[in-house]
Amino acid sequence: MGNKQTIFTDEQLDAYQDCTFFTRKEILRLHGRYHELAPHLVPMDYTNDPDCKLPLALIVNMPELKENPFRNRIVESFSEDGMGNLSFNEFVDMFSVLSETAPRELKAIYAFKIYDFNVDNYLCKEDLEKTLNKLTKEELTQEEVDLVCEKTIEEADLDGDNKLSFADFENMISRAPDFLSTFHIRI
Ligand SMILES: [Ca+2]
Ligand SMILES: [Ca+2]
Repeated sequence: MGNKQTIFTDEQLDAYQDCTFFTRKEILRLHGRYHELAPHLVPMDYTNDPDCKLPLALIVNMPELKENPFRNRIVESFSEDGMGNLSFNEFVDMFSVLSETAPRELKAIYAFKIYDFNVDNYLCKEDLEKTLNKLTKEELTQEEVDLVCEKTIEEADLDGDNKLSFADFENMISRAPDFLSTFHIRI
């Protein structure tokens, strides 16, 4: 009596601990959170790596993401199928990168992916416009948005091709750290 059900093997927990910024206890808690999103779909026993994914709509409704203006882009960026369906591993990776212990450089890589709305590996003026509108909750006029985006590109574009590569982006966030501020989530 009172035997606790095995959720992960020791090896699995070691692997999660090595590959994420979470402790074993936090991994188990994350499994609990994932499970409660869809108890009829997510098994308790993960020792044999069940093939299970949860849809974007369930994940973006979590209190940790609900108010985040980039919630859909965040979930899509961690979803291997690009549709926003997340396996438990992808779910853990996402919260690991968002966690306060994740290094700034890692957050920058994902922030770039998230802001790159048309997924061409560059931030162009349209990407920055969408980003800025979300960051400011659409409180700026179109002229103000234009001005900020043009100025941002002008200042950060090191190679003069009028769009921001990842190297340009790193240059930009060193001047405007607010661009990373939505990527700290405590779960
Ligand atoms: Ca782009
Ligand atoms: Ca450039």
